[in-house]
Amino acid sequence: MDRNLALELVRVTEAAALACGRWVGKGDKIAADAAATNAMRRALESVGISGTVVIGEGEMDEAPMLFIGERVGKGSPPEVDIAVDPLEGTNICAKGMNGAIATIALAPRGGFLHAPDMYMAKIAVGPSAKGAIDIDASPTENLRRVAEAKSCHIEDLTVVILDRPRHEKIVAEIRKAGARIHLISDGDVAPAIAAAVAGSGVDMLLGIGGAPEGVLAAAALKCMGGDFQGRLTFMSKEEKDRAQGMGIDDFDRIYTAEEMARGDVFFAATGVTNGDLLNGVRYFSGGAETHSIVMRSRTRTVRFIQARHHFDCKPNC
Ligand code: VTB
Repeated sequence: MDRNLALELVRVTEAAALACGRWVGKGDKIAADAAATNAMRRALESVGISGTVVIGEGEMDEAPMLFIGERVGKGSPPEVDIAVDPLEGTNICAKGMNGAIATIALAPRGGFLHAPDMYMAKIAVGPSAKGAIDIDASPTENLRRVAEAKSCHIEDLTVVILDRPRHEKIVAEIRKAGARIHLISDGDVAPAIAAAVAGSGVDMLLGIGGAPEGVLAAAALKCMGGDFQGRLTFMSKEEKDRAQGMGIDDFDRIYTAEEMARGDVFFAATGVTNGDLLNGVRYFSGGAETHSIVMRSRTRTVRFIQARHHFDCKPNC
């Protein structure tokens, strides 16, 4: 796969972030998401791929664009699968809070787990703790192992968790074990990635979030040499039937990053609002600045790109 695709992808997430960046704090998450999705769809038209959306905005009948199965790109080789979340953290963006991103990942055809739109239990750490995590072990045991791998104390570790009643027990256990916690209102992709960025202040992501978001996090962590484990969490028999319809037979299976994102994987994300991983969009007279991360699993090069965009030179912005 052409390595220049990485830069093409960052243009796509920049376009999405610049579009929904206008909606930060406006209290309208639907309009923010639509703006990001529209801009991402448009930007993808000029990328030299034959892409199929496998993680997207929903099924064909529920999403006007970037729906599952939609063909994107110029139509030239390579044949690839695309996972997108044009605005990860719609509520965060609508409220002007921290941690919203625009994100995309690309894999060779068949590379991504076709994760149904349901919950997934997740644990993510960076390369320095690779091999130390076990989703079946208790939070205390995982913290102990990660602290050992990172040659630090449990008290030095920061765990990011979605602030939800379903996490009360693990939050209590982590507090008892002594680690620091950063509770977030939404958006668990960016903190999973931040766990793999030295100096981000995040050591681990833990808890139950969306399965499609799990695929995006897994793609990024694979590119960074981090570690990720996920297991689908079914809330009803209907969800199990839906998963089965998507080819998932083993309901207890633990997926690794490699199993969720196979082959030569590319990942890009741009900050919409400030977060542990990326700065948000900042506007100035006639333009805006964006902050992105882009990477590729084959070479594991991780690039942070700060870009200044001048709207008078870009008629579509
Ligand atoms: C999860 C998480 C996402 O929404 O899907 C969450 O993975 C929804 O969880 O990052 P609830 O059903 O408990 O609200 C996000 O936070 C996206 O906003």
